[in-house]
Amino acid sequence: MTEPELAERLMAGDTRALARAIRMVEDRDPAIAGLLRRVRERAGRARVIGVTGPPGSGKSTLCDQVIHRWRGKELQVGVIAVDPTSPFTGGAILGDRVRMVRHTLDPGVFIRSMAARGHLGGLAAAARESIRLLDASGRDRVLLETVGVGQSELEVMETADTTIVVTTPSSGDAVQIIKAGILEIADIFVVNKADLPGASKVVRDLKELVRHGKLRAGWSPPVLTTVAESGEGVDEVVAAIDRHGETIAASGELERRRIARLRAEVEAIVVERAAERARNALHEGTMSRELEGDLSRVDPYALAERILNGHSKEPPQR
Ligand SMILES: Nc1nc2c(ncn2[C@@H]2O[C@H](COP(=O)(O)OP(=O)(O)OP(=O)(O)O)[C@@H](O)[C@H]2O)c(=O)[nH]1
Ligand SMILES: [Mg+2]
Repeated sequence: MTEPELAERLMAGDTRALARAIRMVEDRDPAIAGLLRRVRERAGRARVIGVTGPPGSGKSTLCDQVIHRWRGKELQVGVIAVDPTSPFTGGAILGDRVRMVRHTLDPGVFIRSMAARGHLGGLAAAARESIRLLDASGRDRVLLETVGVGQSELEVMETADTTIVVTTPSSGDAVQIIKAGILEIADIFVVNKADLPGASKVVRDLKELVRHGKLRAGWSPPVLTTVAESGEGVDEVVAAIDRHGETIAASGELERRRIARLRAEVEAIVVERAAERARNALHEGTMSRELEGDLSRVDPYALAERILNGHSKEPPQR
């Protein structure tokens, strides 16, 4: 299939074309840049919802319930589950940790699991590009599930329009949330497993935190409770997602977040390209021979400048 054909099919909503394009993103296929350019004008309509929180807090179970409700409204859904533990999955196999299997036979739901390791260009970049492809293929909602632990997950979350932080009575110690740095990025708090004792205390603590926190764009993050396993409270979560979407669209915050995202995207591309250029120059180009001369005369900063300015002789590009 040629690149224009692939782009056409993807924009027509063809699931196999979408799967193939996302595989190109994961493989860091150089042709992905051209494909993204072709589908660019079709993207920008999907709402991206990030779901993060401690391991086992019920993120996937909650996503499954939210998807169920969106499908009831005939919305097309895409899901990217960033799996920090599994090795590269190839996107096809869903781990046991992704509890959305009942939707896997529904063509209106496209689910991919993405491994956190092995992404040279950065997990955030891969997630961002996959989101754009899902968007261009006509998905109305894109869910992005990550375990809220490391910096790379935080970066991933910055690609969302609305971020949901899921906690539980056991993991929900408010201090943990502050430590993980996810208090600032939360647009909606969900205390899941409300069937377990201690939920109301966690709700109180979170509300207290919200009260003392800074409001982002006139939005005070609601603190909701759910029992994701039974679906209790999930309607309220779906309503809060809509309400947040409308609020940030009206206040200009959505536009601001999208500009910030574009800025991060350009930066990531520069970093990836510069690293590749440096590798070529230092390992294969004439510069690599220079390095083997008198070591005391090598000025690393000067060499780096020359590489960044394109003054190093590089081997021909692929
Ligand atoms: N008691 C109770 N258990 C729940 C609830 N929601 C989910 N669980 C259970 O909690 C466990 C973890 O649920 P997941 O949805 O896989 O949690 P997760 O946050 O996606 O987990 P990771 O992706 O591994 O971080 C499962 O055994 C669920 O059945 C709930 O509301 N109450
Ligand atoms: Mg999960």
